[in-house]
Amino acid sequence: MHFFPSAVLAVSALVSVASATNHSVTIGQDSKLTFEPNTLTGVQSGDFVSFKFVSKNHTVTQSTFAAPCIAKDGGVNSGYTPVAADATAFPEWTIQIDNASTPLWFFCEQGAHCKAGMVFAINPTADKSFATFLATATGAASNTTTTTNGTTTGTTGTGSTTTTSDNTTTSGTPAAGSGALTLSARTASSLLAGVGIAVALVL
Ligand SMILES: *[C@@H]1O[C@H](CO)[C@@H](O)[C@H](O)[C@H]1NC(C)=O
Ligand SMILES: *[C@@H]1O[C@H](CO)[C@@H](O)[C@H](O)[C@H]1NC(C)=O
Ligand SMILES: *[C@@H]1O[C@H](CO)[C@@H](O)[C@H](O)[C@H]1NC(C)=O
Ligand SMILES: *[C@@H]1O[C@H](CO)[C@@H](O)[C@H](O)[C@H]1NC(C)=O
Ligand SMILES: *[C@@H]1O[C@H](CO)[C@@H](O)[C@H](O)[C@H]1NC(C)=O
Ligand SMILES: *[C@@H]1O[C@H](CO)[C@@H](O)[C@H](O)[C@H]1NC(C)=O
Ligand SMILES: [Cu+2]
Repeated sequence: MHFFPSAVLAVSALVSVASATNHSVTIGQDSKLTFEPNTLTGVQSGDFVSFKFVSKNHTVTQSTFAAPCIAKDGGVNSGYTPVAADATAFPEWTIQIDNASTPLWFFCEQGAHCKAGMVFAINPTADKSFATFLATATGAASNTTTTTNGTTTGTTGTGSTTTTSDNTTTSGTPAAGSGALTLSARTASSLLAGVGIAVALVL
């Protein structure tokens, strides 16, 4: 038997070994303040979502439907991920979805990007639609700030995103059936209590 960090074992215990799908999201294409696509639907438990940062200095920060531009307590956060204008390799940050029944909401923490509509959702519903989430982000940012007194953006639940000197991204997301093994090969992974999302940052 091989030895893995306990966090990895926890991930493998929670995640189905059935074929996981990779979903790719590009952040900052053509230097725009965008997640492309800005919505993923049909994401299954165990799937991976990889965010590739291609310009500027953005974040992927988990929020809530009610307060799109406020970091969720205990949520996941890529942290600021700057990309040089002349970069030829692009950072990727990957999360694994444990419970696809719950819609997940994200924004970019940088400056006024969220208010400019830089938001992203996984499995929104008819009740909690992306359109409403986006409208809240762009139109009611001051309202959310007021109702969540004292909450500052920038608090994150991550704490374990680690950069690596290895700049390859090829070990990326695992093939079907080997999720835990491939995650353990990454330099940074953790299971975040309460949100059930495993994260890994690969530079
Ligand atoms: C990225 O943005 C953050 C927050 O504004 C800032 O603190 C950091 O210095 C920026 N990094 C670079 C390399 O510009
Ligand atoms: C998954 O999320 C749904 C909706 O939030 C919840 O009802 C269910 O208990 C969760 N399942 C697990 C295994 O956590
Ligand atoms: C703040 O909320 C009120 C009522 O919920 C709404 O009428 C108003 O348009 C919101 N402000 C902004 C800037 O969207
Ligand atoms: C902020 O909100 C919390 C809970 O929502 C409340 O307990 C606290 O008193 C509020 N603080 C201020 C300064 O309004
Ligand atoms: C990693 O980056 C260094 C310097 O930027 C480069 O020389 C090297 O070829 C890169 N390695 C890989 C595997 O991309
Ligand atoms: C997921 O992406 C990685 C590379 O990032 C690839 O090696 C792997 O085969 C992909 N898995 C599936 C099921 O497409
Ligand atoms: Cu941004």
